[in-house]
Amino acid sequence: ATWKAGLRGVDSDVPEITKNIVHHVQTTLARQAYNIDDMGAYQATALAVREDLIVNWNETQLTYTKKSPKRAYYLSLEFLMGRTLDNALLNLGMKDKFSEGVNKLGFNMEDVLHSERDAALGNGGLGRLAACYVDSSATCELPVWGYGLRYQYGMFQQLIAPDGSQLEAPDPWLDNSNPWEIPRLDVTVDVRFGGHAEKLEGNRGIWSGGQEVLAIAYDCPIPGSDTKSTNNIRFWSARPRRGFDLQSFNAGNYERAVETSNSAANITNVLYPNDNHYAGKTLRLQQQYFWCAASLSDIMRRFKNTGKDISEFPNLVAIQLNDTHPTLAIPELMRILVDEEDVEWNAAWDIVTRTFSYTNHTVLPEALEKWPVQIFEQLLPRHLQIIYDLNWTFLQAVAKKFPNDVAKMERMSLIEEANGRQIRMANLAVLGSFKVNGVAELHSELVRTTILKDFVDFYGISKFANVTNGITPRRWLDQCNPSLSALITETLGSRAWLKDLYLLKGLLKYEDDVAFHKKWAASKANNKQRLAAYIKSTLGVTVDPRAMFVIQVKRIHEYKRQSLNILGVIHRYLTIKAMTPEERAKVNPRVVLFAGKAAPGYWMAKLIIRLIVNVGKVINSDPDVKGVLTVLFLPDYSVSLAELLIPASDISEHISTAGTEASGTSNMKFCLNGGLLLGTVDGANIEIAEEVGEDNVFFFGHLTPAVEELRYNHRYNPIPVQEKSPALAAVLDNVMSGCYGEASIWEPFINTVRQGDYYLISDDFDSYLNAQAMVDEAYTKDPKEWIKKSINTTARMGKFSSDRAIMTYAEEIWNIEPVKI
Ligand code: 26V
Repeated sequence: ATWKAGLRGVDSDVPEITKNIVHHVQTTLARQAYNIDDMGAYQATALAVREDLIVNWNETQLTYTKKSPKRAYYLSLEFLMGRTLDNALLNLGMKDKFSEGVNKLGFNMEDVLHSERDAALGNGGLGRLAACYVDSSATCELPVWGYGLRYQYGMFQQLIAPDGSQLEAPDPWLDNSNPWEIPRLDVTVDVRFGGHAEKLEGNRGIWSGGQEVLAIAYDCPIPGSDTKSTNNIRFWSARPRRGFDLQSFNAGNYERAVETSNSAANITNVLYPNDNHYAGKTLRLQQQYFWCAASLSDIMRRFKNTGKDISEFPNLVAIQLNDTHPTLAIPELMRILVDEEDVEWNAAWDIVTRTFSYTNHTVLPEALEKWPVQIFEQLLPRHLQIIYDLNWTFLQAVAKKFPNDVAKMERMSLIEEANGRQIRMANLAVLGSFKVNGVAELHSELVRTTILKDFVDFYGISKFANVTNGITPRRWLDQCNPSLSALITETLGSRAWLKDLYLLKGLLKYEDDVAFHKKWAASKANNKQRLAAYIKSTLGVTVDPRAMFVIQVKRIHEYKRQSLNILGVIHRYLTIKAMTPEERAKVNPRVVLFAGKAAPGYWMAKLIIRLIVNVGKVINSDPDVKGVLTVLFLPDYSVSLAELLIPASDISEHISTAGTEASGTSNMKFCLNGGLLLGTVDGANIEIAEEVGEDNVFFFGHLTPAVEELRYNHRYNPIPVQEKSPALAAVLDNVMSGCYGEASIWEPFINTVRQGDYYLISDDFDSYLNAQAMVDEAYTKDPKEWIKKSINTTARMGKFSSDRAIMTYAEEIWNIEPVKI
């Protein structure tokens, strides 16, 4: 392609590449070329690649500045990037040459790539989605920047104790220097906390005093695939405004002086490890404001450089709120416009509400952010005034539209008056945005009909949209599954499918082709062997790659029902135990794999991990089921581990209680890699089935509309488990018999199933077993049919590219266009 002509490095030949790597070893790393290990080779290679990224980055940013197109900003507290080197090499089209160069130096590219440590600045789905979206916006040549926080400590490292419990260790990921960031020590913003707010006439205000914290920018270049376009994520790091509080210092109070500086630097210390659960920590609110204030100031500075009038702001800037975490950006932009830019209140509100849009990622009530007014008053007194003023006008409009509906007013108010006054961030996000979207069709419908129903009544339906999530096929097929990627490219005749995923449809021509089937199966077998080797080397366990691999990997949460999976595994175990050796020989051998982290404070999720590990120990050491059933919990799930697991699945499980999983994105990754889906009628599973065909997925369980009544019955007319599902009752009794550890350990979990059963395990159990039986039958009866299903699944996944998703945001929400570099 022509763009490559001007690209540094692409024209370089292997000798030039090796020379540059050696140069970095000797000068940047200050080491002897003959004395480096894989880690040194990784660092030097990364430094060489970084140079090419920076050249493209500069050219991209210069073009944006010159052309000043409308830009979009993606505000996300989480970017779950994983490793960068392999991705950068592939997107730059330089992997082959670099591999050769690295080889010439006596290293193996695989080992070099694996020396890189994951950047784990996210919890799960929401953070990885942000990472896929920046990849796609660069690939689609859209002028999009991400804004995030540069946490010193990323997602904790998960260890499994001898008794099967999760332990957490810190993740000091920046200890090895990070070649992918560019410190911008000159790009700084002062962020104020606390102090005192005064109101003037016309809703204007003055905010002064308190403590200032310095935000310092670190830029991370994001290369597009097969284009020069290289976007940016700007991560903010907190520093004390002055190294010391000089007054205290002079007063001889050294301890106190150092304390102030500590508390400022603390702001970006650590990623909060909660996923779908609100905890209400003051430091978290400080993180949110620090990040919103720094980002908005930066965006405003860039806007002002265009010389345009402030009323033009929404014509040049779109800001996407990734969940409610950045909602403070709304009152902050009001504060900047009204207090600092002298814009009249109503004109300012008009600018604000033409700038923001908000993505909701969960309908679970326990995840909705509400900040106590008291904390707000302390940290952000001026923002509290602004929120009160907005609420006043807003509630008047509500009262006008729905006279005498006090209950509705109470529900829609920005302030919750019950149990201590609290600010409802979702209500504020809706109020300040021109578009609100959910992340899959079903989820968007639930948003409209449940949590935001009042707002739909008030604003009308057109403010509420759906953008079904997507994943980047570069990382989630080309990079993680080289054998399948090569087969697809060879079959379709080019790599164009990586930028137009609907082209995968071309594989359907070969759905019955015996030679193609053979290659397809060989790729899957190869990926299963690769995973088996990893399991052998990390856990010392031998698994047979010829067995069916069944995988469930995601955050551990009761609504995601890893519990249903492990109870189903126990049922399978008991069934096999009761068989004769002849019958056992006919059972479809399975390897069942789990991975995922529990929030450190989520006791029940941790108990479920402990149960999985202990059930695994018993099953894996029982000679009766050897070779027929293996159950493993792989510790420390991460983006990199996902890249190893996903291509190796025959079946993956996405079995949330209907109506609880907003979308899910790993379901898309597994299916793109030819693994079949076993799941509930929930989130994006529904749209996957629509695309790949219902006969190519294994659906089970109750549907969303049934859930409410089932829960009601569990509360008010409970039926004993024994009557509902004797199979489940037997499994629960088995757990309580002590064979996996004392009954008292598991009792709290077993009780949640026997009583209350909020997540409807007992309602869905038999249906789940039935779906598992269908899986066994399909897998063993006709291997050709299975491969055909697998090919069909991959071939029909075009819709789930994050390129489609980001183009929908660009066209239907942000109103931005691609910019050629
Ligand atoms: C919420 C909260 C609440 C307060 C404290 C910490 C914290 C951290 C993260 C979150 C986000 C929860 C929402 C979330 O992760 N949703 C997931 O988003 C995925 C991408 O849209 C989607 O595929 C998953 O179904 C959904 O659970």
